[in-house]
Amino acid sequence: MDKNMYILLVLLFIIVSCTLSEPSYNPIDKKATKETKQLYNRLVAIRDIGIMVGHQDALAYGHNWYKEKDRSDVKDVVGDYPAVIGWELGHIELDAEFNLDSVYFTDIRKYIKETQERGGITTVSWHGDNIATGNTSWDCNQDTIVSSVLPNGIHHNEYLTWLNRLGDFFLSLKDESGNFIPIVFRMYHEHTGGWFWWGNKQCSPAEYKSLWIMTVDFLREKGVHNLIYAYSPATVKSEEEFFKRYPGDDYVDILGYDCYTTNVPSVLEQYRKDMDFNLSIITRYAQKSDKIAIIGETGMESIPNTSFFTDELYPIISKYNIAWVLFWRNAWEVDKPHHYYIPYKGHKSSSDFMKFTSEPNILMNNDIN
Ligand code: BMA
Repeated sequence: MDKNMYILLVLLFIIVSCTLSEPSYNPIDKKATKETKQLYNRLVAIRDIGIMVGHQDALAYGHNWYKEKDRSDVKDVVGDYPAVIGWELGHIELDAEFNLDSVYFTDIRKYIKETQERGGITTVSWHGDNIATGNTSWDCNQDTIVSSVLPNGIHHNEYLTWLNRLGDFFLSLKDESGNFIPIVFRMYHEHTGGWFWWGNKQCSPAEYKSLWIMTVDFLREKGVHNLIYAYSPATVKSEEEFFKRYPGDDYVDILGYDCYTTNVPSVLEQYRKDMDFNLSIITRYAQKSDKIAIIGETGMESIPNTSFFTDELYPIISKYNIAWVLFWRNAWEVDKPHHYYIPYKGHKSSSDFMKFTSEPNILMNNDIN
């Protein structure tokens, strides 16, 4: 079937799904706004049809450029925006003007609104600092940070001021009519690894779950009801490992995982296995519990493999029902010239990326509108 015909069918399906008088799927937040429920149901509808392409920080900068109106490396290559755009909130907790990658929060707010108006979807991550040392989220020299921010911990009250600032940001996301813009919050991610202060070497499963539940409860009590919550560990080796720190069905809407590769054959081989294994866990669970599966982060830095998208990624992901695959950022910083996961215009893998995005089940922004 040609892509236009496929997309027409997709659109019809989505229109029918979205005009059902009562959305059939409910996000975990019983007080979720109407728009948040609609987004959740839209994700379910899209998930059953294709996989949206996501890119972190897509609108703010790209390889060798920073803040150019209406630009995106993805759009430079394929002529359309990614359907899903990821943002990073690290340093919102400090009341900073810009995030840890130098993107102004006022700009992020503007980009989220633009995305909403374009019919795209927003997801955010949060690399919040280590509250005890003031260092980054990667500071893992202590294994008491999580317990210290929980109720009765020495940093609990201060941590609530951080959550409060996070909540203020979510409540500042409004559309033209004054409605809250619904977004997906992928928090405390990659926690099955030991590289963030909330990682598996830094806290017990019970502490991790309490951190998650405390955060969701705090935001709800603050009146934040425009969030869909995504749980996204690093790849796991067993189902037991995936669920060991899972805070429960009442606290998670979306299940995902983060997984990267390089072009070294043995690493690629492991990537194929990890992707298959983790995809089978999340899609099976999502199916039986009315939740949604995604790939939270993936990619091959610098994409030296010119058939990565079509020969490696596509055959694996297209076997599964997932709503999106998000590629990590194309860094703008001059000291990170190799840190990019989507080919920029003229890159040797750009034709492969174009081929990938023209597959009928791979969806860009125009394909979902
Ligand atoms: C990492 C890298 C860092 C960045 C961080 C948060 O994977 O891209 O350069 O600061 O994510 O976006």
